[in-house]
Amino acid sequence: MTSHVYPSKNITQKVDPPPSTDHIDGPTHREPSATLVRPPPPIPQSINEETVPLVSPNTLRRATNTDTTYTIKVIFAGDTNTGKTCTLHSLQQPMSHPGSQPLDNPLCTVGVDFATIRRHIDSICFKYNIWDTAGQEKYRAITQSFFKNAGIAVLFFDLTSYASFQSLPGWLEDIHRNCHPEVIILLIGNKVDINHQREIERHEIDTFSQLHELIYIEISAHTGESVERILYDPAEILLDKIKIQHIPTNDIPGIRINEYIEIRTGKRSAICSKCNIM
Ligand SMILES: Nc1nc2c(ncn2[C@@H]2O[C@H](COP(=O)(O)OP(=O)(O)OP(=O)(O)O)[C@@H](O)[C@H]2O)c(=O)[nH]1
Ligand SMILES: [Mg+2]
Repeated sequence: MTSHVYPSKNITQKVDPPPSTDHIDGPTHREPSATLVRPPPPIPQSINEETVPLVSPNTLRRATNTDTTYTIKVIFAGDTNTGKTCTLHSLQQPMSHPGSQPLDNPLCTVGVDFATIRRHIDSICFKYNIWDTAGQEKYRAITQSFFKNAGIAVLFFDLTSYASFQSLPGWLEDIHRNCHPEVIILLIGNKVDINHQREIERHEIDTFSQLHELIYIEISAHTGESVERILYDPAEILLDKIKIQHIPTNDIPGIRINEYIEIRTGKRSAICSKCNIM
């Protein structure tokens, strides 16, 4: 497979990484081979109502200017060909939206891609800064530097490739070496749409995820099945920590609360400025 970031039709411009926030975004420099980045697409008007399988519709609504924003650093990791980039595409253009197509035959990621995705739960705007790292061995040294300070690590394997499952301990080691001990780790078995080609039995996956205390989700980046859980499951965990266990957000790794000053009223409030346009 040729090394490349995305098919050129998907790249409309180069975008810088998000503003530097030492404890969220990790290193600010990027390798020369890692500079092509997909710009965040416009968020469809009704994205929340249409794309959230796990949260009651009552808890979903449009953001208001009093919404709080939690910015979370997310890393995608795992062997090449496990579908990380296709999953990112599926999150950006949910299959439930008219005209959405799976990303067919993307080229291997070079270094790392970056995208920002937003979702709302209750009155919270979750802003996910997602770093989609390359799975090819030759990029391993580069991509590990992006693991630093992640709040959520999403570790992929391909349900139809036993080799990708066997690589998981190595990836977990990288995550534990580079991320905060309390990082939320999701284990993703992708390509459930071709279950008939499955090479790993569910009980083997369950044993592995229980042993390493991982949240396991089976998804299909092509059909969009369960992909939203990658965003909502950890958000629920974070909300539980913050609202129920009353853990201060500052004490949760990889998460940052945005506060802005409302100039017109002079009141200090937490505002998600970008979401106001939704
Ligand atoms: N059937 C099926 N194929 C998929 C799915 N997700 C990805 N693929 C295919 O798997 C191949 C690899 O997908 P990518 O998203 O590029 O994989 P990746 O993990 O980003 O690979 P690297 O960038 O090299 O690390 C492509 O041919 C995709 O079309 C899925 O859910 N179902
Ligand atoms: Mg990729």
